[in-house]
Amino acid sequence: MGAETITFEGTDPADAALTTINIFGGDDPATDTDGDTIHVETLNPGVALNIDGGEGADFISLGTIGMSLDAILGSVNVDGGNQPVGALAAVSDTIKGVAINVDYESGDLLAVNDQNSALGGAYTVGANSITPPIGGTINYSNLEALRLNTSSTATSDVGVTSPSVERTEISTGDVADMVTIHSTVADSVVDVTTSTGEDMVNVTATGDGSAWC
Ligand SMILES: [Ca+2]
Ligand SMILES: [Ca+2]
Ligand SMILES: [Ca+2]
Repeated sequence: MGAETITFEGTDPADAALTTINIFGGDDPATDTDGDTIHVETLNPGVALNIDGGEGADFISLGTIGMSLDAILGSVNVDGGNQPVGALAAVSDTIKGVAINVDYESGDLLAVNDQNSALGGAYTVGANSITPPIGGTINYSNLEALRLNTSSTATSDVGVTSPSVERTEISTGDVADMVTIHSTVADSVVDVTTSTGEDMVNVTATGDGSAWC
């Protein structure tokens, strides 16, 4: 009960019988409305990890202490669950001299941390999934925000197709990176930070009332 912090360091690779792991931040029936913090550092191949944040605004992060996905090789399913009703956050920026301010519903946040991976490559952000260059697919639902930090030392090629969250933050770090926003959902915000290098950002389409910066 309460605001738990759960760190999942991994399991023994010799334990081949362990194929499914469930982490639940809430209780049943749902009376625990505190937000939880859940960190996942490693996951063996062939293991499915199911994370359910339950009630409250939860923070879930994937990646080693050294900030890479290289050791998350199984599949991860993240369900943010419910979030406090009516909680809003705002993003403000200035784009080509035009100030923008956007309110969005805050709540459950999934952070995917691969910034110190030396690998880079293709990352795909879809309506309910993130596919990194190596390892298993990350499926998500009932989140309000996504944060994807791709390799900052190798070229990242990020494709974004209608992530089903209020806010998506993508940071590709140094060296030359490419980000293509194929589409966004209505009333959402997509933030892209490409840092140094000869970066390219393509925007094909955005949903009604949405913004990208
Ligand atoms: Ca939640
Ligand atoms: Ca939620
Ligand atoms: Ca860059």
